[in-house]
Amino acid sequence: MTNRRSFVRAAGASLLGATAVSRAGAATLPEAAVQTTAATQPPLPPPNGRPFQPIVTLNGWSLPWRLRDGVKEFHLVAEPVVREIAPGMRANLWGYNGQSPGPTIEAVEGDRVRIFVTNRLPEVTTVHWHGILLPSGMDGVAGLTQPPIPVGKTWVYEFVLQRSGTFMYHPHADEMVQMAMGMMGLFIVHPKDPRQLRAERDFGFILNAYDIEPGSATPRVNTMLDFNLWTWNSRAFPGIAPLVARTGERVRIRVGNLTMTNHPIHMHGPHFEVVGTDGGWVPRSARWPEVTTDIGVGQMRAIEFDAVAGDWAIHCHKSHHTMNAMGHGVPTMIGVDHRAVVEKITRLIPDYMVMGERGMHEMAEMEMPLPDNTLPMMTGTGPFGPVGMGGMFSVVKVRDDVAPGDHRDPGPYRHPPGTLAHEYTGALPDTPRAAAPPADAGTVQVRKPAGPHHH
Ligand SMILES: [Cu+2]
Repeated sequence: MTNRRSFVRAAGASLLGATAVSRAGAATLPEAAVQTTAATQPPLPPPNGRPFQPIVTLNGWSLPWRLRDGVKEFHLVAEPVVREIAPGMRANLWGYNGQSPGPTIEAVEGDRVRIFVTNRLPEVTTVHWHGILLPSGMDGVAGLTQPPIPVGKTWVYEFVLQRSGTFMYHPHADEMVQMAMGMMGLFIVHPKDPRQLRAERDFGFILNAYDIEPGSATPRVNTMLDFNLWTWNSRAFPGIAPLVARTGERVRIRVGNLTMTNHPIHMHGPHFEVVGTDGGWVPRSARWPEVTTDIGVGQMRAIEFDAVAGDWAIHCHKSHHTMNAMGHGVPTMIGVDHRAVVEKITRLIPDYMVMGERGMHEMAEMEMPLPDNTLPMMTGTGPFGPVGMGGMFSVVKVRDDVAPGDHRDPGPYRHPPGTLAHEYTGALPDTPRAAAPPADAGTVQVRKPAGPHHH
């Protein structure tokens, strides 16, 4: 994991500065750091101010600040970005400081923050600080608490962080379009006492979704529910980084939902506790154990568990959310013997694709030609073959020998002897079963498959 974070001075502080910045007497804008990669960046330890344990933003990064007279100054730049959704697919999104989602903002309970927002979008915007207690006038709702930030202008938000927890930021101006284009970020407020709520690993990501026609790169912004790319921090499996930990470590995962539907996030392996919600931390006595926590639209959840060695899947349990763009018009073909029909169709359409008559796993194994700039529907390869997953899926990788603070992918898990499922090789019973498809079902020769995904 290389740190390719580049600090680029905001294009001409004087150009954007004094005239547009109305408050706080800032003569110059803080640097607006830019991120050029979708790789997970190492946590950013605080160089000044109150100490805290920084989080790891999956496939993301945290925004550096400037400490000025005791105030933490951040600079967000709202702008069009190109985001790699997974290797092989890039999307034209809107985001902040070079990526979507924008950088994670991290500060400490009691901090006064001053956040400069420069609008380099082709239209107006605002920033709403989702879940944070602040004066009404800093809430960022266009028309209600402020006029929208005009194109090319910089506005300032300033408030004191009153309560620690997991929060988000996103526009509240033309928000359906701007969130469909990827404008969002995490806002983490750490507790004043770093010994409180200690976890050795602290991960964060936002659930988001896009509707990008296979072969194109720009989301359809008027889609209400029928999204086709289900992502964590604008990444789809196998583009989502693993969550790496050492056996026995306390691990926290913070998840915020800015899609248009709920996501039951399910983790295999150790049971977890829901330790944080939208309003902050759940008292110890009120925490409940789970293996799946449903995260509603606009909600945040923090979960914690003690890491157990293994490769543990973590994913949304809506199974169509662990797939990438696919044809919604594909009928269920399981159990359908359509050889006679296929014969007739192939006379008309030689490339006719037979799909799914014995389930869809074969889709995960096929090397299908795809239109440019899209992802296979189900993909990713593990040590035992195709994983057959896409979308909202990753792996919690826990090892005995991972060094503290090391977030590099440790590779596949080595299962201790006697702990791995395997084929039964003894005698098989002679029990009658319902007929399986005949072994010679492939008498019809169809080219399988040629041409793009059905869509
Ligand atoms: Cu989901």
